[in-house]
Amino acid sequence: MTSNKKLLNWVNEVAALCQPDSIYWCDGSEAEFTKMAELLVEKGTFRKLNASKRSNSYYAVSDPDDVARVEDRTFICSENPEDAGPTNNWKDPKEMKELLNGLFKGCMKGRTMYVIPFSMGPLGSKIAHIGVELTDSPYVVCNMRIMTRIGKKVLDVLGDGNFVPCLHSVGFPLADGKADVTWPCSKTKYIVHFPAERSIWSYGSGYGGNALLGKKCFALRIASIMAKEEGWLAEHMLIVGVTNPKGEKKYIAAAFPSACGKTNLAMLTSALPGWKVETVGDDIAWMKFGEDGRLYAINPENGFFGVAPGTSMKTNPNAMLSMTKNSIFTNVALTDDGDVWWEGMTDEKPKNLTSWKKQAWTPESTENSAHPNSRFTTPAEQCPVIDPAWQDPRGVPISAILFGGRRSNFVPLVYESYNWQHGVFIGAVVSSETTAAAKGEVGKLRHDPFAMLPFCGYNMGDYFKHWVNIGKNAPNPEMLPKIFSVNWFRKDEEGKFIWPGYGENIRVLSWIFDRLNNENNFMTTPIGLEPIPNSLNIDGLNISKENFEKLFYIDKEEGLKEISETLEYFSLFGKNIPSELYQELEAIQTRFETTD
Ligand code: SAT
Ligand code: MN
Repeated sequence: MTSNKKLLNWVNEVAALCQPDSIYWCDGSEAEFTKMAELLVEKGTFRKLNASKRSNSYYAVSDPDDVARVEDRTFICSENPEDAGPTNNWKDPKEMKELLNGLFKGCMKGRTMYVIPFSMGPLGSKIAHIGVELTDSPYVVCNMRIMTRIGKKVLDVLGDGNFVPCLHSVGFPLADGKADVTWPCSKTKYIVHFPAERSIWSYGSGYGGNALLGKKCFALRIASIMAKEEGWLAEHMLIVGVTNPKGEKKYIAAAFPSACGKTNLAMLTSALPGWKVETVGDDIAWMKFGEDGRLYAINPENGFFGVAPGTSMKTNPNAMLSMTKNSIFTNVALTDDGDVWWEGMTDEKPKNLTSWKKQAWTPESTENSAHPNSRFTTPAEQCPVIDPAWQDPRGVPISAILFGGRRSNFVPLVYESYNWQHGVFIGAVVSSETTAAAKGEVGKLRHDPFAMLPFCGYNMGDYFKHWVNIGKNAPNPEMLPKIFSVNWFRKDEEGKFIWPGYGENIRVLSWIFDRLNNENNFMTTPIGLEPIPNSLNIDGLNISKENFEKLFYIDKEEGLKEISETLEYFSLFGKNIPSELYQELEAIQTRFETTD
């Protein structure tokens, strides 16, 4: 299938280490997917859903201990610990290799090792990159076929070229006649990145980002390292095309921490007539400069791996319509007629379900029927509002970058940065209040710079510097995207959200759109450029003038408090924080002190 020496040698080396019974090269065909899915049905991992409800779709539940990314088991093994930085776990690469060699030895006994050549991004795009995942999990193969472009066509493009080696094992060998289970995994888990060799080793988990190595491991952690070295950007951002009533179109990228409505924004149904939003990507953006000096973005993925609970025909009809066929559902609940359900899908709860824990469930049950991190895996091309250019190998030109978080106070509904460097500052200070969706205290403010906290493959201080440098070295600074901050989550004194959100967020996008056309619809404030009165359309919204003003009110006391808190946060990164961010902080302080 290939004559790529590096690949052939690596496959042989891994086979010698992991000792699978056989090796299978994935061709990426439909027939192969069907065969693999049938195998999983036979093993009891998959259950085929009722085809009259959802055709060619499958249902799986995981081991209850293997349900999400394991950040405390995720490592960046750079030569120098400082290169991993204070926000990543680090271990000496040699020690880690030794440890992993021990764990991987014989770990695929009794299993098949699948070779999955995959492209992150449209095949042959200059912005795309190729990886190869070796895995002993057919569940991973099926998911990778939806989430990335896989198979023979990728080997053809790869030729003798370079690729990112991604080794994965569920860590459950079937030695000496040991019986298999429906969700093999190990209590011992390691998700390891080796920056020097740009490789990934993942052991012990079969779930999501731990196992689908193209996603967070490659497209963010390893790619962020490549991007820094090569002068581009690998970001945790959605990409949308926005068209105004005149038919003018602009592309926007946006970074949000989890539980801030990222997937909903990516597939937004406009509440304003004449406006349209189309999806290029919902999670990751790779951006490189084009010959015209603009930043062009691709979505390196091929599908959506979305959180199911809370997704409904009301909150995100386009996501619901995307997953009516050819999809995989993991850790949601199963209905009596062989379809899926999760909390929030419908107002009325089904009378009987089988929960993700394989237990009988009724509306009286005290536990949720679906796991809060249960997921759908669905092809992006099935999204009714997929952008016509989503597979364009040139990418789409980005006009604006948005940073958002969940903030009940201080951060206005929308404001624009004074310039690129100030925009980098805005990205660096993104913080978000924790929700019930994640473990830990609810409502606690947590820093998540650029929404990249668990996904930056190197020192976050150096990452900020890289962003500053992208601005300084831009081929044409005039062509750089404008940078904005948005916050849909400001609350009034009674603790109620002031802004309606969802489809109404188009109103904010439309103000941003006007700014991109250089409309003079802004006023300066200490923290940035805010809409002037009446420039943000709230016609027909049930929101008082008084409350609307509250969405933009900047309290000086709170501002000064944010500044001292930010200083403290920056000190965590020591000398790695670029001086430019301190300059921005000082500039804000000065603007606060000279305004009343
Ligand atoms: O499990 S994934 O990392 O793919 C999804 C997520 O955590 O955002
Ligand atoms: Mn994500």
